[in-house]
Amino acid sequence: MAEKRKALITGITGQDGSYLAEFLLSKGYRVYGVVRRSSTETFERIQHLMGRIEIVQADLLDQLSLINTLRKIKPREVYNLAAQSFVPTSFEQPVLTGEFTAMGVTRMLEAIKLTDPKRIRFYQASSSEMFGLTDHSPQHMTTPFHPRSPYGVAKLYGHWITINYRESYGIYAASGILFNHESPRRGKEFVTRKITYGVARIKHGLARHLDLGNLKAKRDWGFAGDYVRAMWLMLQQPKPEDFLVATGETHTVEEFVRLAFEHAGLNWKEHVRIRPSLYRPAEVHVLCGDARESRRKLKWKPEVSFSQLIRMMVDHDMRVVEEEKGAG
Ligand code: NDP
Ligand code: GDR
Repeated sequence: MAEKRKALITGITGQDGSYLAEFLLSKGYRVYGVVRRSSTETFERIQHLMGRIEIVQADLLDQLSLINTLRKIKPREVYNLAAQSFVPTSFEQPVLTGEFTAMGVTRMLEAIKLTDPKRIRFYQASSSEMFGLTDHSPQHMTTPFHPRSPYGVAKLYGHWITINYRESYGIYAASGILFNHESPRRGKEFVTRKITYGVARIKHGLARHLDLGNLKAKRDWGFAGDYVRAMWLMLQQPKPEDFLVATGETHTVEEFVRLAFEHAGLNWKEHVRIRPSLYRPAEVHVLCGDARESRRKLKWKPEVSFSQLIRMMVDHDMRVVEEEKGAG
């Protein structure tokens, strides 16, 4: 019997890592997940996959741990999803964000260069935050970058170093510029999940208010389960190339808020309070992606619409809060 293809995922405990692991298992891969040491395990998102995936301890801050991991596992595909991914934290911890989100990419590429540069295919999780302050809408692969946070700057470094290792050493390395993608597994600090979890708590009488920042910002929001398919498709192309992944629709935070509250039969204006402390030192005002190349070359398209995504997340958080209430 042919040996299963091996994939290594950094950031497997995160939102995207958990969906990508499920997807690769469904494609028959042997899936290895990199987990960094912590005093309490954060395996909530991958608990249901335990026994089907293999966990390896390594850290993007530790060069040798990455080299040893690649030597031991010998993966054919490496998906680099690990990062300090929360934009506000990057203003508070800019140096650490650079270490994980920028230098971490170089460490992984160096590890590939030293171990198996001809066979390993590398995916880098790049971000629409790299476009930042832009006059161009929708954004394309050729739109100039102007990142607005230490996170965005770090991601831009990760994007270019990926291209540089491809051009310098012939490594199969692809950078996916993904626009915001959400799910019931999104961290509760990101605005979409903060809203849907907040709605559920208000509906269940556990809170009266939800504090938010800038409601005017516009984002191109898709479903994480759809976006991990695009990551895999990028590594199946005959030649390594970078792609942009988005829905092509943009909505304000306020629209997300209104639809989420309405789905629960609530009026958002009675519950949402604006807190200037939640505004960012520099904001990304409008993101909207033109993903026509991904649709054409990767044959990729999003399956879940904006309103379906909101309903999915609110319904999920209603159940979560019900369980929390029951347990409490
Ligand atoms: P999450 O924040 O949910 O997950 C981040 C993951 O990175 C976690 O598994 C975390 O592990 C891990 N990690 C952080 N630091 C290290 C480290 N030093 N060594 C090893 N692992 C580490 O992010 P998402 O799943 O939402 O996003 C995945 C990737 O895609 C990120 O790189 C993000 O920046 C990027 N991205 C995300 C978009 C989105 O809309 N979701 C859009 C565009 C790009 P731990 O559990 O230990 O904290
Ligand atoms: P973003 O996501 O910064 O786009 O980065 P986030 O959900 O944090 O913010 C989206 C927009 O909502 C506004 N906002 C608030 N945001 C948060 N978190 N909390 C609030 O209370 C709040 N009120 C308003 C923000 O100002 C912003 O305009 C995400 C991350 O997943 C990155 O890792 C990824 O690269 C990009 O998406 C694409």
